[in-house]
Amino acid sequence: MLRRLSIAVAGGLLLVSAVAGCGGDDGAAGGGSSGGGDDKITLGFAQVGAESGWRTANTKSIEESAATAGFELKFVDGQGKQENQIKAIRNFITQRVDVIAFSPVVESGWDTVLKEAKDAGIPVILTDRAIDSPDTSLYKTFIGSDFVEEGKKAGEWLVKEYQGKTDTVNIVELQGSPGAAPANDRKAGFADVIKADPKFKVVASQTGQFTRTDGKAVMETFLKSQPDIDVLYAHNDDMGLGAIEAIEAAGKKPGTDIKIITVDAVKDGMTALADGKINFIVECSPLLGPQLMDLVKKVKAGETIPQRVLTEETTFTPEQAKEALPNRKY
Ligand code: GYE
Repeated sequence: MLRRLSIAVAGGLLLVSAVAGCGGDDGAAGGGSSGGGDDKITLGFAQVGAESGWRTANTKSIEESAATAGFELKFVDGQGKQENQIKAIRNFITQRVDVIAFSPVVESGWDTVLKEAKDAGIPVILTDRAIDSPDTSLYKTFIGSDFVEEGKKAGEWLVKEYQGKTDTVNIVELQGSPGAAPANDRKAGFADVIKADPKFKVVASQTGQFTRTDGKAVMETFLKSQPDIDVLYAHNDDMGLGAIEAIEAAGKKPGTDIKIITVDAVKDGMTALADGKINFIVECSPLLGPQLMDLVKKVKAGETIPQRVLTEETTFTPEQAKEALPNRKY
C-alpha cells in the first residue's frame, strides 16, 4: 500500500512527500530514530526539480525503487534552487533520516551543509550530479554519468560528420543550467574534442536552463543574430526539442538545414531523432533508482562501497533510435 503525504516546510516553498508503506507517520522533526519504531530504512532525497523529461523519469525511478526496497522515502523537489535543497537537507538531519541522497543543482557551495550531515552521523550519497568540494569525506559515493565523456561523444560525432570538409562549421550551443555539473562538463568535453580542428567555430553559447521553453527562446535569438548556423549542440533533449520549434518557425528544416546533437535520449528526443529532426543523441540514463537503493542498503549496513558508481550509456543515430524506440521506457 502506497501513501503519499505532503507537508509544507519553512518558507512554504518546499513540498515534502513521503512514499511510505502502511507504517505510521513519523515524519515530524525533532530527533529520535527514524522509521516509526521498526527497522525500515528512511531515505531523504533532495531532487533538482522537474525541468526535463530526464528529471521526470529519474524521479519516477527513485520513487518506484524506494517503494520496491521497502524504504520510507522523504522526497523534496528543490524547484531548481540550491537554497531549497540546503533547507531540505537540514530538515532531513533534524528528522534523523538514515541516509541522505541528493542531486545537486549546482556544483559549488555544499561544504557547510554536508559537514552538518557528517557531524550528525548521517551518510550522504551524491546522485546524478557531482559537487566540486575537494573534501570527499563529505559523501560516501557518487552515482551517475561521466558528463565530460558525454560531451566528448557529441564532439566526436561532429568531427566524423564533417571529416574531409574544409568549410567553416558554425555551431551554436544551448548550455544546461548555469553552474550544474552536466552543463560545465558537457561544454568542456565537447570543446576539448572540436578544438583540434579550427574549422569548428562555436559562434554563440548560452544557457537554455535544461528546459524546452528556454531552449526555444534562446534558439530564436540565435537565429536572429547568427545568419549562418550549421550545427546546434544542446546539452539535453528538451532544449533541443524547444529549439526545433524555433527552427521550424523560422522556415528552416531541423536535422537538415541545421544539424542537431543532444544529450539524454528520452522518448521525445528519440522520436525526433527517428524522424530525422535530431541527428545524434548521446545517452544519459535517468534510471538510477535501483542502484541507488542498493547503495543505501549497503551504506546503512556499514558495508564498504565504491567511491564512484558509473552509469553505463551509449549513443544513438536515427536508425538506432527507430530500433530502440518500441522498448524505450522513458
Ligand atoms: O541531462 C538534464 C537534466 O543532471 C543528467 O539534468 C542530469 C541532467 C539531464 O535536467 O535533462
